[in-house]
Amino acid sequence: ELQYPERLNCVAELLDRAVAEGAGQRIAVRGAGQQWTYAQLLEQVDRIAHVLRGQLGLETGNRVLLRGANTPMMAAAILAVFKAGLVAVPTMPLLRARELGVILAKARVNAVLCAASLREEMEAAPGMPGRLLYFGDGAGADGLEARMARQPATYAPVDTAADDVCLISFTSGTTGVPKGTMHFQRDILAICDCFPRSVLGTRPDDIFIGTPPLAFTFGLGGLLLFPLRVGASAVLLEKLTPETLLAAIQQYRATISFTAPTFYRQMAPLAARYDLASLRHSVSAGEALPLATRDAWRQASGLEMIDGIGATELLHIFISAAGEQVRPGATGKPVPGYRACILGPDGKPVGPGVIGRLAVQGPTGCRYLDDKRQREYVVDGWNLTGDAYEMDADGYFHYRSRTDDMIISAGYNIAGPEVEEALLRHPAVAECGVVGRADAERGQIVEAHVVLKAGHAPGDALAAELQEFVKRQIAPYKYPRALHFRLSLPRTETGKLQRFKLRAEGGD
Ligand code: 3UK
Repeated sequence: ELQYPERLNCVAELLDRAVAEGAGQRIAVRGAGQQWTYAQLLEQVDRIAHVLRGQLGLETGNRVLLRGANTPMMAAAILAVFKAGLVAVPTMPLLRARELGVILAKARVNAVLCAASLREEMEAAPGMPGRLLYFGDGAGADGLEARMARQPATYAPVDTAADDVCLISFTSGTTGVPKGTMHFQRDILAICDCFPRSVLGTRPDDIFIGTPPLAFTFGLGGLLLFPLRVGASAVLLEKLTPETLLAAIQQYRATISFTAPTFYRQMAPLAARYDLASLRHSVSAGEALPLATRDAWRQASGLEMIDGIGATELLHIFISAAGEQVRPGATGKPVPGYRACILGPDGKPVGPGVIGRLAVQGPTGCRYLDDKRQREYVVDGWNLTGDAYEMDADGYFHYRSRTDDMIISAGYNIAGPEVEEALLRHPAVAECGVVGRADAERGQIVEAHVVLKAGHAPGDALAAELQEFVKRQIAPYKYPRALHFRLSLPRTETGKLQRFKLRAEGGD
Protein backbone atom coordinates (compact mmCIF):
# COMPACT_ATOMS: atom_id res chain seq x y z
CA GLU A 1 0.00 0.00 0.00
CA LEU A 2 1.23 3.46 -0.90
CA GLN A 3 1.13 5.89 1.99
CA TYR A 4 1.17 9.66 1.55
CA PRO A 5 0.74 12.35 4.20
CA GLU A 6 -2.69 13.98 4.44
CA ARG A 7 -1.32 17.34 3.39
CA LEU A 8 0.50 16.91 0.14
CA ASN A 9 1.60 19.07 -2.79
CA CYS A 10 2.86 16.83 -5.58
CA VAL A 11 5.27 19.39 -7.03
CA ALA A 12 6.83 20.03 -3.61
CA GLU A 13 7.68 16.31 -3.68
CA LEU A 14 8.72 16.09 -7.33
CA LEU A 15 10.71 19.28 -7.70
CA ASP A 16 11.38 21.24 -4.49
CA ARG A 17 12.48 18.08 -2.72
CA ALA A 18 14.71 17.00 -5.61
CA VAL A 19 16.49 20.36 -5.56
CA ALA A 20 16.72 20.38 -1.76
CA GLU A 21 18.28 16.94 -1.88
CA GLY A 22 20.96 17.97 -4.37
CA ALA A 23 19.52 17.38 -7.86
CA GLY A 24 19.61 21.11 -8.67
CA GLN A 25 22.34 20.90 -11.29
CA ARG A 26 21.01 17.78 -13.01
CA ILE A 27 19.19 18.22 -16.32
CA ALA A 28 15.43 17.99 -15.87
CA VAL A 29 13.99 18.83 -19.30
CA ARG A 30 15.29 19.43 -22.80
CA GLY A 31 13.58 20.43 -26.03
CA ALA A 32 12.52 23.43 -28.14
CA GLY A 33 16.14 24.63 -28.06
CA GLN A 34 16.08 24.76 -24.25
CA GLN A 35 17.79 22.79 -21.54
CA TRP A 36 16.76 23.35 -17.92
CA THR A 37 18.33 21.89 -14.83
CA TYR A 38 16.11 20.94 -11.89
CA ALA A 39 16.94 24.29 -10.28
CA GLN A 40 16.04 26.18 -13.46
CA LEU A 41 12.81 24.25 -13.96
CA LEU A 42 11.87 24.97 -10.35
CA GLU A 43 12.47 28.69 -10.89
CA GLN A 44 10.30 28.75 -14.04
CA VAL A 45 7.53 26.89 -12.22
CA ASP A 46 7.70 29.31 -9.29
CA ARG A 47 7.55 32.38 -11.50
CA ILE A 48 4.51 30.98 -13.35
CA ALA A 49 2.83 30.20 -10.02
CA HIS A 50 3.26 33.86 -9.02
CA VAL A 51 1.70 35.00 -12.31
CA LEU A 52 -1.26 32.67 -11.82
CA ARG A 53 -1.99 33.59 -8.21
CA GLY A 54 -0.64 37.12 -7.91
CA GLN A 55 -1.32 38.56 -11.35
CA LEU A 56 -4.31 36.64 -12.61
CA GLY A 57 -5.74 36.49 -9.09
CA LEU A 58 -6.64 32.80 -9.24
CA GLU A 59 -7.67 31.04 -6.03
CA THR A 60 -7.13 27.51 -4.75
CA GLY A 61 -9.26 25.08 -6.76
CA ASN A 62 -9.63 27.37 -9.80
CA ARG A 63 -9.27 25.62 -13.12
CA VAL A 64 -6.65 26.50 -15.71
CA LEU A 65 -6.89 25.25 -19.26
CA LEU A 66 -3.44 24.49 -20.66
CA ARG A 67 -2.63 24.23 -24.28
CA GLY A 68 0.61 23.67 -26.15
CA ALA A 69 2.85 21.14 -27.82
CA ASN A 70 5.41 19.23 -25.73
CA THR A 71 7.99 21.81 -24.68
CA PRO A 72 9.81 22.62 -21.43
CA MET A 73 7.56 25.67 -21.03
CA MET A 74 4.38 23.57 -21.34
CA ALA A 75 5.81 21.21 -18.71
CA ALA A 76 6.59 24.11 -16.38
CA ALA A 77 3.08 25.53 -16.82
CA ILE A 78 1.43 22.23 -15.82
CA LEU A 79 3.66 21.87 -12.76
CA ALA A 80 3.01 25.49 -11.76
CA VAL A 81 -0.73 24.89 -11.78
CA PHE A 82 -0.33 21.87 -9.48
CA LYS A 83 2.06 23.73 -7.20
CA ALA A 84 -0.21 26.76 -6.89
CA GLY A 85 -3.11 24.60 -5.69
CA LEU A 86 -5.02 25.08 -8.92
CA VAL A 87 -6.52 22.48 -11.24
CA ALA A 88 -4.88 21.78 -14.61
CA VAL A 89 -7.10 21.07 -17.61
CA PRO A 90 -4.60 20.11 -20.33
CA THR A 91 -5.90 19.93 -23.90
CA MET A 92 -4.62 18.18 -27.00
CA PRO A 93 -2.83 20.58 -29.38
CA LEU A 94 -4.94 19.58 -32.38
CA LEU A 95 -8.34 20.31 -30.82
CA ARG A 96 -10.55 22.73 -32.72
CA ALA A 97 -12.36 25.78 -31.36
CA ARG A 98 -15.70 24.00 -30.96
CA GLU A 99 -14.11 21.10 -29.05
CA LEU A 100 -12.25 23.56 -26.84
CA GLY A 101 -15.56 25.29 -26.14
CA VAL A 102 -17.02 22.00 -24.87
CA ILE A 103 -14.06 21.52 -22.51
CA LEU A 104 -14.17 25.15 -21.28
CA ALA A 105 -17.80 24.65 -20.33
CA LYS A 106 -17.62 21.10 -18.94
CA ALA A 107 -14.58 21.85 -16.78
CA ARG A 108 -15.81 25.36 -15.86
CA VAL A 109 -12.42 26.83 -16.72
CA ASN A 110 -11.35 30.07 -14.97
CA ALA A 111 -8.20 30.92 -16.92
CA VAL A 112 -6.17 29.80 -19.94
CA LEU A 113 -2.44 29.42 -20.61
CA CYS A 114 -1.95 28.76 -24.32
CA ALA A 115 1.04 28.48 -26.65
CA ALA A 116 0.99 31.49 -28.98
CA SER A 117 1.28 29.14 -31.95
CA LEU A 118 -2.20 27.82 -31.10
CA ARG A 119 -3.72 31.26 -30.61
CA GLU A 120 -6.12 31.21 -33.56
CA GLU A 121 -8.14 28.17 -32.54
CA MET A 122 -8.14 29.27 -28.90
CA GLU A 123 -9.49 32.71 -29.68
CA ALA A 124 -12.29 31.23 -31.76
CA ALA A 125 -13.43 28.96 -28.90
CA PRO A 126 -16.86 29.82 -27.54
CA GLY A 127 -16.94 30.80 -23.85
CA MET A 128 -13.31 31.88 -23.51
CA PRO A 129 -12.59 33.23 -20.02
CA GLY A 130 -11.17 36.76 -19.77
CA ARG A 131 -8.04 35.58 -17.97
CA LEU A 132 -5.85 34.34 -20.79
CA LEU A 133 -2.09 34.42 -21.34
CA TYR A 134 -0.01 33.22 -24.26
CA PHE A 135 3.46 31.75 -24.02
CA GLY A 136 6.26 30.76 -26.38
CA ASP A 137 7.28 32.30 -29.71
CA GLY A 138 4.99 35.18 -30.59
CA ALA A 139 3.57 35.66 -27.08
CA GLY A 140 4.69 39.27 -27.06
CA ALA A 141 5.25 41.92 -24.40
CA ASP A 142 2.15 40.95 -22.42
CA GLY A 143 2.83 37.23 -22.68
CA LEU A 144 3.55 34.78 -19.88
CA GLU A 145 7.35 34.97 -20.14
CA ALA A 146 7.38 38.77 -20.02
CA ARG A 147 5.30 38.67 -16.84
CA MET A 148 7.40 35.88 -15.33
CA ALA A 149 10.50 38.04 -15.60
CA ARG A 150 8.94 40.52 -13.16
CA GLN A 151 8.06 37.90 -10.52
CA PRO A 152 10.02 36.62 -7.52
CA ALA A 153 12.08 33.53 -8.32
CA THR A 154 10.72 31.38 -5.52
CA TYR A 155 7.20 30.37 -4.57
CA ALA A 156 6.16 28.34 -1.54
CA PRO A 157 3.99 25.35 -2.50
CA VAL A 158 0.32 25.85 -1.61
CA ASP A 159 -0.63 23.65 1.34
CA THR A 160 -2.99 21.27 -0.47
CA ALA A 161 -4.63 18.09 0.78
CA ALA A 162 -3.57 14.78 -0.71
CA ASP A 163 -7.11 14.38 -2.03
CA ASP A 164 -7.50 17.85 -3.52
CA VAL A 165 -8.28 17.66 -7.22
CA CYS A 166 -5.34 18.99 -9.26
CA LEU A 167 -6.01 17.57 -12.74
CA ILE A 168 -9.03 17.22 -14.98
CA SER A 169 -8.06 15.08 -17.93
CA PHE A 170 -10.30 14.49 -20.92
CA THR A 171 -10.23 11.12 -22.67
CA SER A 172 -8.84 11.22 -26.16
CA GLY A 173 -12.20 10.06 -27.45
CA THR A 174 -12.13 7.03 -29.73
CA THR A 175 -15.88 7.52 -29.69
CA GLY A 176 -15.65 11.20 -30.43
CA VAL A 177 -17.17 12.34 -27.11
CA PRO A 178 -14.59 13.64 -24.60
CA LYS A 179 -15.17 12.60 -20.99
CA GLY A 180 -13.58 14.53 -18.13
CA THR A 181 -11.90 12.64 -15.29
CA MET A 182 -10.65 14.17 -12.03
CA HIS A 183 -7.43 13.26 -10.24
CA PHE A 184 -5.93 14.18 -6.86
CA GLN A 185 -2.54 15.51 -5.78
CA ARG A 186 -1.62 12.09 -4.42
CA ASP A 187 -2.56 10.35 -7.70
CA ILE A 188 0.25 12.25 -9.42
CA LEU A 189 2.76 10.61 -7.07
CA ALA A 190 0.95 7.26 -7.02
CA ILE A 191 1.43 6.70 -10.75
CA CYS A 192 5.14 7.49 -10.34
CA ASP A 193 5.44 4.94 -7.56
CA CYS A 194 3.70 2.08 -9.43
CA PHE A 195 4.41 1.24 -13.10
CA PRO A 196 7.75 3.03 -13.63
CA ARG A 197 9.31 1.76 -10.42
CA SER A 198 8.15 -1.83 -10.51
CA VAL A 199 8.01 -2.53 -14.25
CA LEU A 200 10.64 -0.18 -15.70
CA GLY A 201 12.98 0.06 -12.71
CA THR A 202 13.57 3.75 -13.46
CA ARG A 203 16.79 5.39 -12.26
CA PRO A 204 18.42 8.84 -12.13
CA ASP A 205 20.49 8.28 -15.27
CA ASP A 206 17.42 7.52 -17.41
CA ILE A 207 16.54 9.77 -20.33
CA PHE A 208 12.84 9.62 -21.26
CA ILE A 209 11.59 10.34 -24.77
CA GLY A 210 8.43 9.78 -26.79
CA THR A 211 5.43 11.07 -28.68
CA PRO A 212 2.37 11.29 -26.42
CA PRO A 213 1.27 14.87 -25.73
CA LEU A 214 1.63 16.08 -22.14
CA ALA A 215 -2.11 16.69 -22.37
CA PHE A 216 -2.54 12.90 -22.56
CA THR A 217 -1.83 11.23 -19.22
CA PHE A 218 0.36 8.64 -21.02
CA GLY A 219 2.68 11.53 -21.92
CA LEU A 220 2.24 13.50 -18.69
CA GLY A 221 3.45 10.48 -16.71
CA GLY A 222 6.04 9.05 -19.08
CA LEU A 223 7.58 12.30 -20.30
CA LEU A 224 7.42 14.45 -17.19
CA LEU A 225 6.32 12.98 -13.86
CA PHE A 226 8.19 9.66 -14.00
CA PRO A 227 11.57 11.23 -14.81
CA LEU A 228 11.17 13.93 -12.13
CA ARG A 229 10.26 11.36 -9.47
CA VAL A 230 13.68 9.69 -9.79
CA GLY A 231 15.83 12.70 -10.66
CA ALA A 232 16.10 11.64 -14.31
CA SER A 233 15.67 13.78 -17.41
CA ALA A 234 12.97 14.22 -20.04
CA VAL A 235 13.27 15.11 -23.70
CA LEU A 236 10.20 17.04 -24.87
CA LEU A 237 9.89 17.36 -28.62
CA GLU A 238 7.11 18.63 -30.87
CA LYS A 239 5.75 17.13 -34.07
CA LEU A 240 7.71 13.90 -33.99
CA THR A 241 7.58 11.48 -36.91
CA PRO A 242 8.91 7.91 -36.90
CA GLU A 243 12.14 9.21 -38.49
CA THR A 244 12.64 12.15 -36.15
CA LEU A 245 11.90 10.05 -33.06
CA LEU A 246 14.57 7.55 -34.12
CA ALA A 247 17.01 10.39 -34.76
CA ALA A 248 16.19 11.95 -31.38
CA ILE A 249 16.73 8.65 -29.53
CA GLN A 250 20.18 8.53 -31.10
CA GLN A 251 20.96 12.22 -30.52
CA TYR A 252 19.85 12.39 -26.87
CA ARG A 253 21.01 8.87 -25.98
CA ALA A 254 17.49 8.18 -24.71
CA THR A 255 17.02 5.14 -22.48
CA ILE A 256 13.21 4.80 -22.33
CA SER A 257 10.77 5.47 -25.15
CA PHE A 258 7.01 5.92 -24.90
CA THR A 259 4.76 5.73 -27.93
CA ALA A 260 1.83 3.88 -29.52
CA PRO A 261 2.04 0.59 -31.47
CA THR A 262 1.55 2.30 -34.82
CA PHE A 263 4.72 4.36 -34.24
CA TYR A 264 6.83 1.29 -33.41
CA ARG A 265 5.39 -0.37 -36.51
CA GLN A 266 6.54 2.55 -38.66
CA MET A 267 9.90 2.89 -36.93
CA ALA A 268 10.87 -0.77 -37.24
CA PRO A 269 11.78 -0.78 -40.96
CA LEU A 270 13.86 2.42 -40.52
CA ALA A 271 15.63 1.50 -37.29
CA ALA A 272 18.75 -0.02 -38.87
CA ARG A 273 19.88 3.46 -39.95
CA TYR A 274 20.10 4.72 -36.37
CA ASP A 275 22.16 3.93 -33.29
CA LEU A 276 19.61 2.88 -30.70
CA ALA A 277 22.07 1.25 -28.31
CA SER A 278 21.20 3.67 -25.48
CA LEU A 279 17.59 2.44 -25.35
CA ARG A 280 16.88 -0.02 -22.55
CA HIS A 281 13.06 0.02 -22.54
CA SER A 282 10.45 0.70 -25.21
CA VAL A 283 6.96 1.14 -23.83
CA SER A 284 3.88 0.69 -26.00
CA ALA A 285 0.41 1.82 -24.90
CA GLY A 286 -2.74 3.41 -26.19
CA GLU A 287 -4.00 0.46 -28.12
CA ALA A 288 -3.40 -3.26 -28.44
CA LEU A 289 0.10 -4.31 -29.45
CA PRO A 290 -0.09 -6.86 -32.30
CA LEU A 291 2.40 -9.73 -32.22
CA ALA A 292 3.73 -8.80 -35.66
CA THR A 293 4.64 -5.37 -34.31
CA ARG A 294 6.33 -6.83 -31.22
CA ASP A 295 8.34 -9.15 -33.49
CA ALA A 296 9.29 -6.43 -35.99
CA TRP A 297 10.50 -4.10 -33.23
CA ARG A 298 12.46 -6.86 -31.51
CA GLN A 299 14.24 -7.65 -34.77
CA ALA A 300 14.91 -3.97 -35.45
CA SER A 301 16.03 -2.86 -31.98
CA GLY A 302 16.84 -6.01 -30.04
CA LEU A 303 14.34 -4.92 -27.38
CA GLU A 304 11.38 -6.85 -26.01
CA MET A 305 8.69 -4.21 -25.99
CA ILE A 306 6.86 -3.43 -22.76
CA ASP A 307 3.16 -3.39 -23.49
CA GLY A 308 0.94 -1.73 -20.91
CA ILE A 309 -2.70 -0.85 -20.76
CA GLY A 310 -3.46 2.50 -19.23
CA ALA A 311 -6.49 4.72 -19.23
CA THR A 312 -7.22 8.37 -18.57
CA GLU A 313 -9.65 7.25 -15.84
CA LEU A 314 -6.83 5.49 -13.98
CA LEU A 315 -4.21 8.06 -15.02
CA HIS A 316 -1.61 5.59 -16.21
CA ILE A 317 -0.63 1.96 -16.87
CA PHE A 318 -2.16 -0.68 -14.58
CA ILE A 319 -1.50 -3.98 -16.42
CA SER A 320 1.91 -4.65 -17.94
CA ALA A 321 4.95 -6.92 -18.02
CA ALA A 322 8.67 -6.54 -18.73
CA GLY A 323 11.67 -8.76 -19.41
CA GLU A 324 11.23 -12.40 -18.46
CA GLN A 325 7.65 -11.67 -17.44
CA VAL A 326 6.59 -10.79 -21.00
CA ARG A 327 4.19 -13.27 -22.50
CA PRO A 328 3.69 -12.36 -26.16
CA GLY A 329 -0.01 -11.97 -26.87
CA ALA A 330 -0.84 -10.91 -23.32
CA THR A 331 -0.74 -7.36 -21.97
CA GLY A 332 0.69 -8.71 -18.72
CA LYS A 333 -0.37 -8.84 -15.07
CA PRO A 334 -1.71 -6.10 -12.80
CA VAL A 335 1.04 -3.65 -11.88
CA PRO A 336 1.83 -4.04 -8.14
CA GLY A 337 -0.68 -1.86 -6.29
CA TYR A 338 -3.50 -2.63 -8.74
CA ARG A 339 -5.99 -5.48 -8.88
CA ALA A 340 -7.89 -6.59 -11.96
CA CYS A 341 -10.62 -9.09 -12.72
CA ILE A 342 -12.94 -10.06 -15.54
CA LEU A 343 -16.68 -9.65 -15.10
CA GLY A 344 -19.38 -11.66 -16.84
CA PRO A 345 -22.72 -10.30 -18.08
CA ASP A 346 -24.16 -10.65 -14.55
CA GLY A 347 -21.39 -8.47 -13.09
CA LYS A 348 -19.77 -11.44 -11.30
CA PRO A 349 -16.11 -12.43 -11.84
CA VAL A 350 -15.55 -15.17 -14.40
CA GLY A 351 -12.74 -17.73 -14.38
CA PRO A 352 -9.77 -18.16 -16.70
CA GLY A 353 -10.46 -18.53 -20.42
CA VAL A 354 -13.71 -16.56 -20.45
CA ILE A 355 -14.00 -13.19 -22.17
CA GLY A 356 -15.64 -10.47 -20.11
CA ARG A 357 -15.43 -6.84 -19.05
CA LEU A 358 -12.17 -5.71 -17.48
CA ALA A 359 -12.53 -4.23 -13.97
CA VAL A 360 -9.64 -2.53 -12.20
CA GLN A 361 -8.99 -1.22 -8.70
CA GLY A 362 -5.93 0.54 -7.35
CA PRO A 363 -4.41 3.65 -5.83
CA THR A 364 -5.69 5.77 -8.72
CA GLY A 365 -9.22 5.49 -9.91
CA CYS A 366 -11.88 7.33 -11.56
CA ARG A 367 -13.96 10.28 -10.59
CA TYR A 368 -15.84 11.37 -13.68
CA LEU A 369 -17.08 14.93 -13.99
CA ASP A 370 -20.38 13.40 -15.07
CA ASP A 371 -22.23 11.68 -12.16
CA LYS A 372 -24.23 9.40 -14.41
CA ARG A 373 -21.10 8.08 -16.01
CA GLN A 374 -19.58 7.57 -12.58
CA ARG A 375 -22.52 5.35 -11.55
CA GLU A 376 -22.27 3.27 -14.72
CA TYR A 377 -18.51 2.85 -14.94
CA VAL A 378 -17.38 2.69 -11.32
CA VAL A 379 -19.10 -0.16 -9.49
CA ASP A 380 -18.19 -0.94 -5.85
CA GLY A 381 -14.88 0.85 -6.33
CA TRP A 382 -14.05 -1.14 -9.47
CA ASN A 383 -13.39 0.86 -12.63
CA LEU A 384 -14.88 -0.58 -15.81
CA THR A 385 -12.56 0.48 -18.60
CA GLY A 386 -14.80 -0.58 -21.48
CA ASP A 387 -12.42 -3.33 -22.58
CA ALA A 388 -13.15 -6.99 -23.29
CA TYR A 389 -10.35 -9.05 -21.75
CA GLU A 390 -9.63 -12.67 -20.90
CA MET A 391 -7.42 -14.01 -18.11
CA ASP A 392 -5.39 -17.20 -18.53
CA ALA A 393 -4.67 -19.86 -15.93
CA ASP A 394 -1.39 -18.11 -14.97
CA GLY A 395 -3.08 -14.80 -14.27
CA TYR A 396 -2.01 -13.04 -17.48
CA PHE A 397 -4.52 -10.64 -19.02
CA HIS A 398 -5.19 -10.92 -22.76
CA TYR A 399 -6.80 -8.01 -24.60
CA ARG A 400 -9.61 -8.88 -27.00
CA SER A 401 -11.32 -5.65 -28.06
CA ARG A 402 -13.20 -2.65 -26.79
CA THR A 403 -16.47 -3.93 -25.33
CA ASP A 404 -18.44 -1.90 -27.88
CA ASP A 405 -16.31 -3.04 -30.80
CA MET A 406 -16.87 -6.79 -30.50
CA ILE A 407 -18.17 -7.96 -33.88
CA ILE A 408 -21.10 -10.38 -33.74
CA SER A 409 -21.40 -12.25 -37.01
CA ALA A 410 -23.75 -15.20 -37.55
CA GLY A 411 -23.71 -15.81 -33.80
CA TYR A 412 -19.93 -15.73 -33.44
CA ASN A 413 -18.12 -13.11 -31.30
CA ILE A 414 -15.17 -11.82 -33.27
CA ALA A 415 -12.60 -9.38 -31.90
CA GLY A 416 -11.40 -6.94 -34.57
CA PRO A 417 -7.83 -6.72 -33.20
CA GLU A 418 -7.34 -10.48 -33.62
CA VAL A 419 -8.13 -10.15 -37.33
CA GLU A 420 -5.89 -7.07 -37.55
CA GLU A 421 -3.06 -9.01 -35.93
CA ALA A 422 -3.40 -11.75 -38.54
CA LEU A 423 -3.45 -9.26 -41.43
CA LEU A 424 -0.41 -7.39 -40.10
CA ARG A 425 1.67 -10.55 -40.51
CA HIS A 426 1.31 -10.29 -44.29
CA PRO A 427 4.34 -8.62 -45.91
CA ALA A 428 2.18 -6.25 -47.99
CA VAL A 429 0.21 -4.82 -45.04
CA ALA A 430 1.43 -1.63 -43.33
CA GLU A 431 -1.63 -0.79 -41.23
CA CYS A 432 -5.15 -2.13 -40.92
CA GLY A 433 -8.39 -1.64 -39.06
CA VAL A 434 -11.17 -4.19 -38.74
CA VAL A 435 -14.78 -3.31 -37.90
CA GLY A 436 -18.24 -4.87 -38.03
CA ARG A 437 -20.50 -3.86 -40.89
CA ALA A 438 -24.30 -4.37 -40.67
CA ASP A 439 -25.39 -7.28 -42.82
CA ALA A 440 -28.93 -8.54 -43.46
CA GLU A 441 -28.00 -12.19 -43.35
CA ARG A 442 -25.31 -12.42 -40.64
CA GLY A 443 -26.18 -9.43 -38.45
CA GLN A 444 -22.67 -8.10 -38.98
CA ILE A 445 -19.79 -9.06 -41.22
CA VAL A 446 -16.09 -8.55 -40.62
CA GLU A 447 -14.82 -5.62 -42.70
CA ALA A 448 -11.10 -4.88 -43.08
CA HIS A 449 -9.55 -1.56 -44.07
CA VAL A 450 -6.00 -2.10 -45.28
CA VAL A 451 -3.13 0.32 -45.95
CA LEU A 452 -0.44 -1.29 -48.12
CA LYS A 453 3.31 -0.92 -47.79
CA ALA A 454 5.10 0.98 -50.57
CA GLY A 455 5.61 -1.20 -53.63
CA HIS A 456 2.35 -3.16 -53.28
CA ALA A 457 -0.65 -2.43 -55.51
CA PRO A 458 -4.26 -2.86 -54.38
CA GLY A 459 -6.53 -5.16 -56.39
CA ASP A 460 -8.96 -8.07 -56.22
CA ALA A 461 -6.18 -10.63 -56.38
CA LEU A 462 -4.39 -9.18 -53.36
CA ALA A 463 -7.72 -8.85 -51.50
CA ALA A 464 -8.44 -12.54 -52.06
CA GLU A 465 -4.90 -13.43 -51.01
CA LEU A 466 -5.26 -11.47 -47.76
CA GLN A 467 -8.58 -13.18 -47.02
CA GLU A 468 -6.98 -16.60 -47.50
CA PHE A 469 -3.99 -15.49 -45.43
CA VAL A 470 -6.28 -14.73 -42.48
CA LYS A 471 -8.18 -18.01 -42.84
CA ARG A 472 -4.95 -19.98 -42.58
CA GLN A 473 -4.00 -18.31 -39.26
CA ILE A 474 -7.23 -18.01 -37.28
CA ALA A 475 -10.64 -19.69 -37.33
CA PRO A 476 -11.92 -19.24 -40.90
CA TYR A 477 -15.25 -17.70 -39.81
CA LYS A 478 -13.26 -14.66 -38.61
CA TYR A 479 -11.93 -13.75 -42.06
CA PRO A 480 -12.88 -10.33 -43.46
CA ARG A 481 -15.71 -10.87 -45.93
CA ALA A 482 -15.32 -7.25 -47.01
CA LEU A 483 -11.88 -5.75 -47.60
CA HIS A 484 -11.10 -2.19 -48.65
CA PHE A 485 -7.76 -0.64 -49.51
CA ARG A 486 -7.10 2.87 -48.18
CA LEU A 487 -4.22 5.34 -48.18
CA SER A 488 -4.37 5.93 -44.42
CA LEU A 489 -6.46 5.13 -41.36
CA PRO A 490 -8.26 7.65 -39.16
CA ARG A 491 -6.37 7.97 -35.87
CA THR A 492 -6.52 10.20 -32.82
CA GLU A 493 -3.65 12.47 -31.85
CA THR A 494 -2.62 9.68 -29.49
CA GLY A 495 -2.31 7.02 -32.19
CA LYS A 496 -5.59 5.23 -31.56
CA LEU A 497 -7.56 3.87 -34.47
CA GLN A 498 -10.95 5.58 -34.71
CA ARG A 499 -13.12 2.59 -35.51
CA PHE A 500 -16.28 4.69 -35.36
CA LYS A 501 -14.99 6.65 -38.34
CA LEU A 502 -14.23 3.48 -40.30
CA ARG A 503 -17.75 2.27 -39.62
CA ALA A 504 -19.28 5.59 -40.67
CA GLU A 505 -17.13 6.15 -43.73
CA GLY A 506 -17.50 2.73 -45.26
CA GLY A 507 -14.86 1.48 -47.61
CA ASP A 508 -12.30 3.04 -49.93
C1 3UK B 1 -6.98 1.20 -24.81
C2 3UK B 1 -5.10 -0.45 -24.75
C3 3UK B 1 -4.90 -2.64 -25.43
C4 3UK B 1 -7.98 0.50 -23.93
C5 3UK B 1 -3.43 5.56 -21.72
C6 3UK B 1 -1.31 4.58 -21.11
O1 3UK B 1 -4.64 4.96 -23.68
C7 3UK B 1 -4.65 5.54 -22.61
O2 3UK B 1 -5.76 6.21 -22.13
P1 3UK B 1 -7.13 6.50 -22.91
O3 3UK B 1 -8.09 7.00 -21.90
O4 3UK B 1 -7.62 5.11 -23.49
C8 3UK B 1 -7.81 3.97 -22.67
C9 3UK B 1 -8.16 2.78 -23.53
O5 3UK B 1 -7.15 2.59 -24.54
N1 3UK B 1 -5.61 0.78 -24.49
C10 3UK B 1 -4.65 1.52 -23.91
N2 3UK B 1 -3.51 0.80 -23.80
C11 3UK B 1 -3.76 -0.43 -24.32
N3 3UK B 1 -5.66 -1.53 -25.31
N4 3UK B 1 -3.60 -2.70 -25.04
C12 3UK B 1 -3.00 -1.63 -24.49
N5 3UK B 1 -1.71 -1.70 -24.11
O6 3UK B 1 -9.16 0.36 -24.68
C13 3UK B 1 -8.18 1.47 -22.78
O7 3UK B 1 -9.39 1.29 -22.09
O8 3UK B 1 -6.87 7.39 -24.08
C14 3UK B 1 -2.44 4.61 -21.92
C15 3UK B 1 -1.16 5.48 -20.09
C16 3UK B 1 -2.13 6.44 -19.88
C17 3UK B 1 -3.27 6.47 -20.70
N6 3UK B 1 -4.20 7.44 -20.46
